[in-house]
This record gives sequence, structure tokens and C-alpha cells, in this order.
Amino acid sequence: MQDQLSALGFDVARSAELEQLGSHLVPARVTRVDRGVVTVATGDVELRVAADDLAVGDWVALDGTSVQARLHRRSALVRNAGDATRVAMAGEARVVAANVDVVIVVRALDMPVRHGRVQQLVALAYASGADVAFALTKSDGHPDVAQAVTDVERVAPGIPVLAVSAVTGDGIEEFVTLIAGRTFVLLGESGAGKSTLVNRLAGADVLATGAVQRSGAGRHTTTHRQLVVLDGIGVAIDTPGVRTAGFWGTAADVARAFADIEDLAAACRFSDCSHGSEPGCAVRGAVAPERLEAYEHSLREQRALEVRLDPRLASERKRQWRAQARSYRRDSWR
Ligand SMILES: Nc1nc2c(ncn2[C@@H]2O[C@H](COP(=O)(O)OP(=O)(O)OP(=O)(O)O)[C@@H](O)[C@H]2O)c(=O)[nH]1
Ligand SMILES: [Mg+2]
Ligand SMILES: [Zn+2]
Repeated sequence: MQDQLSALGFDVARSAELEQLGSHLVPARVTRVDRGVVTVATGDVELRVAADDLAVGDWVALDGTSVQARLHRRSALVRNAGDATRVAMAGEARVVAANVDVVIVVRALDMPVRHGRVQQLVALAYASGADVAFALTKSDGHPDVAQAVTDVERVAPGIPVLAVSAVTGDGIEEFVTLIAGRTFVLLGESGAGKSTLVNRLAGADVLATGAVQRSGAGRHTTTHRQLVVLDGIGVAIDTPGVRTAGFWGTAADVARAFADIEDLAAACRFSDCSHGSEPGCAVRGAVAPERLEAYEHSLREQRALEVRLDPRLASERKRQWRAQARSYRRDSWR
């Protein structure tokens, strides 16, 4: 049983944490979440237990069939599930996966890569506190895989980029090396091949996969998040397809996700350079335009989120805007 628990990602620190809560408790990891009910794996059985506020990947302490406590979340991939166009509903955190070591942003090589959108997922991935990597899937059908990898590396400096094929097995070994026994979550568009990749790694069809529909959007084969133990490889969390996701995190998270831009910006002539048309800008030209755009998008989302979550900040911003508007008016009178 100990082996099966460690295959789920259980370790010494978790064991100590559990011991503190009570020696009669049993550890289990959440593999699936439904409304009010979660599926947990203890290593030898899977149970369905009543629980709220848990995410796939969470560790819990079980007392019989009831959840006594949630163990410390080492990391969480959180998206803003709110509606950005409606202020009252604009800030809503949704935990996609917990205790993730690596977030894999998945892109299929049989579709044009929309770098901007991908970068938004990268920003979100960084904010989780986990490592980030790219998987470019369906490499079997691409005429120049090396070039495709280089293109993504240019837009996402510092992030490992792997090309994989679930058909030929190319890149699978490198993928396994990258995972190295850890928990990873797959994030990307519907039809990108996330579930197929998990199946290839599992060596069996453990997840449903579906043909890509070129016409008509809205087809999702995977409809819920699912944790799968891949013996000797690690732990996978498969998710339903997303094109992009609202940013949830701090200004420091954005800075970390776009550290290259922030570093370059220090050399801009003007300290408040917008990296637009100012002279002496060190960023424009040195950074891929899609990346700069994604950085600015994430900054805007982060600021808006901060304001919405903090009423005091919101009224302060409003005061600033009013003062600014007044000074503009004064300027135009001159
Ligand atoms: N040629 C090729 N086709 C692939 C590969 N991986 C996946 N596919 C195909 O792509 C289609 C979509 O794969 P899925 O794994 O269902 O995609 P998904 O990302 O899980 O999609 P959602 O669950 O909707 O988010 C299927 O028809 C797969 O057979 C690959 O490496 N090469
Ligand atoms: Mg799927
Ligand atoms: Zn600049």
C-alpha cells in the first residue's frame, strides 16, 4: 500500500502532516470532483465521499469515509472563472488543480499557434507556483518540428518546449524525463491531444478521446478534470479544453512569468515607458510582439482583479482617475 501511496505522490512531509492530525487518519488524494462529491484514492481503494471546496490533486485526511481535513496545498493552479465584462461577477477563483509540480501548456502542431493566448495560459501557469513546460503535440504530421519548437521558444524564453507524438511515440521519452515522478496538469485547447497523451503514457485507453471537429466550436471530449496515476512516470491531471483562461494571481506572479520583459524594461529611457513608441525603449524589438502583448494583457487583468478584490484600492483608483480627468480638462482649457 505504501508503494501505491507514493505512486499517488505521497511523501514523508505529507506523512508527518497527517500524523499531526491524528494517527487513526488515512491519507487519500482527490482524483475527481463532482458537485458535493469527490472521488479519492487511498492507494488501494477509490471512494466517493461527500465534500466541498476540494480540487483534483488535493490530499485529504480520511476518518473512515468522511473527510476530516484537507492537507496543505503546496501549489494550486487557479483561474479567474468570473465574467470580466460584469463587474459584480468579475472575480471568482476556480482551482483547476492542486499540488501540481509541473503545468504543461499543450498546443497541437496541426493548428496555427496563437501565441498570445498561449502566453496567457503561461502566465496563469506561472502563478500556480509550479514549473511550466510546453508540449507541442501531433508532431507526426508536422513538416518542420524543429522550427515549430524554435518558434515557441522565441515567444516563451526559459520554458522547456517538447514536441511529442502519441502516434509515433516521438518525444515521449523526453516527456517522461521531464516529469520525473511528479504531478503534472495538462492545459490547452480542446482537441489538442491532452487525453491521448495521457493514454499513450499509461499504455492503455484510460481516458476518452475524440476526433477534432474542424467546423463548429464547443466540442469537448473531456468534460471533467481527472487525476490518473501513471506507474513509473508520475501523476497526470487531465482537464477539459480551454482556449484561454482569466488570470488569477499577484503582480509578482506576472513579473515572474515575464521576468525577461521586466529585466529589459529597467534599461528603457523612461521609467514609465509603455514600450509603445517612446524613444530609447529597450523592450520593443527585443521581445516577440505576441509576448509583449500577452504581458500587457496579464498586467491589465491582474490590476483589474486587484481592484475588484480590494474595495479600498477600488475607491483609491477612482479618485486617481477623477483627478487625472480633472487635470486633462484643465490642460485642454489652456
Ligand atoms: N496525428 C495525431 N493525432 C493525435 C495525436 N494526439 C491526439 N491526436 C488526435 O487528436 C484528437 C483529439 O485528441 P484528444 O486527446 O481527445 O484531445 P483533448 O486535448 O483531450 O481534447 P478535449 O478533451 O476536448 O480537451 C483525437 O482524434 C486524437 O486521435 C498525435 O500525437 N498525433
Ligand atoms: Mg481530453
Ligand atoms: Zn520601453
